[in-house]
Amino acid sequence: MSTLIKNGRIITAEQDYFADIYIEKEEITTIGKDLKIDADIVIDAKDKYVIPGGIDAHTHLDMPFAGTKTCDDFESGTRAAAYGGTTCIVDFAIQTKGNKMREALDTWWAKAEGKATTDYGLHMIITDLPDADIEDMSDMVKEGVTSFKLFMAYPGVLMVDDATIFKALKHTSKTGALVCMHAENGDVIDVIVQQALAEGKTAPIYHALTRPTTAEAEAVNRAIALAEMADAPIYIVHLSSNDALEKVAEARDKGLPAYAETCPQYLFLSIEDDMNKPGFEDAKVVFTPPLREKWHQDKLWAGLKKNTLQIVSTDHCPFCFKEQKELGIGDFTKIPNGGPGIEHRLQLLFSGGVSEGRISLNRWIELCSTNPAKMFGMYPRKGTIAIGTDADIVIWDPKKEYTISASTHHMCTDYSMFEGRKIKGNAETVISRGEIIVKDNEFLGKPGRGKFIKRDTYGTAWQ
Ligand code: DUC
Ligand code: ZN
Ligand code: ZN
Repeated sequence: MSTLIKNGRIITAEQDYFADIYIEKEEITTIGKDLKIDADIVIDAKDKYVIPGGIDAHTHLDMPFAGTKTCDDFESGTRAAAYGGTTCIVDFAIQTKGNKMREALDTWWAKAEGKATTDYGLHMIITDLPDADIEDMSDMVKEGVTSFKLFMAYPGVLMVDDATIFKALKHTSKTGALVCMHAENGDVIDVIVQQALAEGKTAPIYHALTRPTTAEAEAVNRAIALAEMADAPIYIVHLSSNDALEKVAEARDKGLPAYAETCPQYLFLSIEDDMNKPGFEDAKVVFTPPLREKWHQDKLWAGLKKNTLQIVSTDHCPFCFKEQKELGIGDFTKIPNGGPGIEHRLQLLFSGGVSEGRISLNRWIELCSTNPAKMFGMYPRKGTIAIGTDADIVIWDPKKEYTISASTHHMCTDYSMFEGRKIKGNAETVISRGEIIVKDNEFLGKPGRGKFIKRDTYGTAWQ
């Protein structure tokens, strides 16, 4: 199978030029002006952008959480991702207390088997790290699971102590793997939460009001200090506030390998605009860290521009409003934390970022594809357009206008966090390893075609 993409404007993190692309089987084999090569399929990309497929480095498909599980599995989740132009995700396997990482890895491979429609990698969440099991981290690295998430929040469930974090960091310092940190001071938050409940404050908005930005900043600061002592890099996931951002900026100014991502919900939604709705509506935007006051948004955009933040991921953690979010009626602590986002990251960042003059076209690609590939050991196989790389390519129509809505999205949820938002720019054709999987809003990819990506260690692409 061969495909020729003609007349497109190719945009990568570094370049912006007009050329044709020839794909043989799964790879790009030729790039050049006005290519005269016969191909099985010819795509005319005139007036379109030709960009590397998006990489979402933070998703939770088919994940048990708070007595329920996320409603997108690897089939529906990767399909929705592909509709939006994301051709690779990195999902989180969870090692549960008393169980081995290997077991978790097998469980997540089984979840993806026969279902994933795009390529995927896995991070490993560590909830328990006895000294006897620490070498399991090396075993994961050998399997291509080269990043580990640890929680400084959710005491008694997912939270680990500083000693465990430090040991994990010491280990990654040896192997070149990367610790991804959920940075919030869980113990302090728990005290605030219990106090709120005792005062009868049970509505969803109290989820946001009981998780101060200082609790995030303190944990970010501590995580960075622990990483510095362990001589390891650190990656802060779902950074939501200016206070936390300042801690990352400080560390980076000192030359420390501290990195962070933010997510569209923190860039576009806020307590003022999207909470304080009637009834139980606010539960739709209950995730952790929570929404912040609106002024944080500009600071996060500035962080993206200045490279204090390197990546935008979605933290796609979808629960339906009916029956799932509703588990928390009368007690906000029982609302499953998470929101759906896997489908619209490129659109939101293009429409609300590039078109609004907040980031450049190249930076859009860097944040949504190139940097995730570099940070998580997939570059240059993914995250760019070059000869010899995977043909994960999106033909992007910068003029396509539409409105985000749960009635048309492809995620499992019965609501959208961005309902009614007008977007300009959308994925028209999506190619994954040389195969067209979305064309003109029709999904053509077969479940199970997506491959597990054995990832390299983080440092490889940055050196
Ligand atoms: N952290 C995540 O990254 N996802 C869902 C819930 C959480 O706390
Ligand atoms: Zn988290
Ligand atoms: Zn998450």
